[in-house]
Amino acid sequence: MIAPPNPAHFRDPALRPIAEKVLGGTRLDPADGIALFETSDVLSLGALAAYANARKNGDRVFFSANQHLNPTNVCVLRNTCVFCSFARLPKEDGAYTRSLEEVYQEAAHAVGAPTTEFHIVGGLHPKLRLSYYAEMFRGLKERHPTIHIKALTAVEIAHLARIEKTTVEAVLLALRDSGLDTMPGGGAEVFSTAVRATIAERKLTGQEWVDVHRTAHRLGIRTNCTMLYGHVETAADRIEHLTMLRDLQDETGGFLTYIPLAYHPDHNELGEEMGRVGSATTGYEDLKNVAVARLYFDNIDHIKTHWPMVTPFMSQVVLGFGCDDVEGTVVYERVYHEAGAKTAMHLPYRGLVELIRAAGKRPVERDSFYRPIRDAFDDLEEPPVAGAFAPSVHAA
Ligand code: V47
Repeated sequence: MIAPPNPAHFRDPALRPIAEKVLGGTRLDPADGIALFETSDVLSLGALAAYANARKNGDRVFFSANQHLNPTNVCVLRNTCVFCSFARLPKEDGAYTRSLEEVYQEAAHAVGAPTTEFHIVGGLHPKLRLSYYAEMFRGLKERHPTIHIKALTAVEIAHLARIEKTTVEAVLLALRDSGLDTMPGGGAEVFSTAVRATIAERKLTGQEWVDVHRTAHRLGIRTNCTMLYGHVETAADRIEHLTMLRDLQDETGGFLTYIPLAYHPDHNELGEEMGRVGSATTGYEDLKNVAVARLYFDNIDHIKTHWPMVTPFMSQVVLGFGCDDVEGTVVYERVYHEAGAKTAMHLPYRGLVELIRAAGKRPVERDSFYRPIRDAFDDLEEPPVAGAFAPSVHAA
């Protein structure tokens, strides 16, 4: 266990009373959260968040052998989610929709360690029905009987309910019966009505996103949660968003982990409008979004860093700023690479172990519910990884 930091040594005096709350186990209020986002004293912020994390997770850092699959990039919100570079109109260049056979083929291509989880998300396709996903999940479970299926964001679930003219609950029940185990946290963006009106005008509202997750939790489907930061949102918008997530977690306890998602401005309308093409979030913002989340979410056990977005280098650094969970092997990442991410498509299993160890932490391969699968790696058969973290490793 690490020693608690001494607030008297904090450079920013605004952090001192907040630190007293954290050390005494008192929940932070929205004004505290905003002060944390506004400080430039990231080292004190990080020390506090690292302490809060150590209280929950010790020196363990989790990772998984997972595989991302994106069955289609066709999306009815193509023209209104102006931050997204992944979506295409049905007849646009680069649009694709996989047959189930193609999904099974891609799923069979685990790299290195056997995959334990498929992470499946895509666009809101106007014609792909509930039966396509239900059959996909059944087919994946037949081919990979021990696999965990984490699939479909709240936005995709609500879209399926709309085109099937049924309820979110009916869609979730049908998918759960077909093999859906948990849901990812995407589609949340920033809940503020004003922000959504600017970046995702026709998407599910923040309240509707929360309602889908509440329904999932009631049906026993655990989920993740996210926030897309680094575009037009203010510190107050971020804290309003985190408060809505914290409130739902108080009510249901259904969130497994929170993932701050760093906005990538390339190849999308918002990035062009903001004059941000080629300049993703700063390291300071990345550090703060992890540390503030760790301090604000006294009721969510894990904070995950998504290395394809912030780079493996930054993911390694945030392990000292309150983060205890590193996105897994991934295998093939499309959403951020379409938006200009220069990171690798895949991190080798051994690369993840080395990345975590080099940060002075204890790597633990986890399953999708954070149960340890493996914590001894001395007999790893994969060869050492040369250059695995190089940002220019960018398979097409
Ligand atoms: O909701 C889209 C984001 C999300 C861009 O639950 C963009 O374990 C940055 O939610 N720049 C989908 N971000 C990904 C996601 C996720 C990722 C990793 C793990 C988990 C999990 C969930 O990607 C979208 C949106 O917020 N996104 N476009 C962009 N240009």
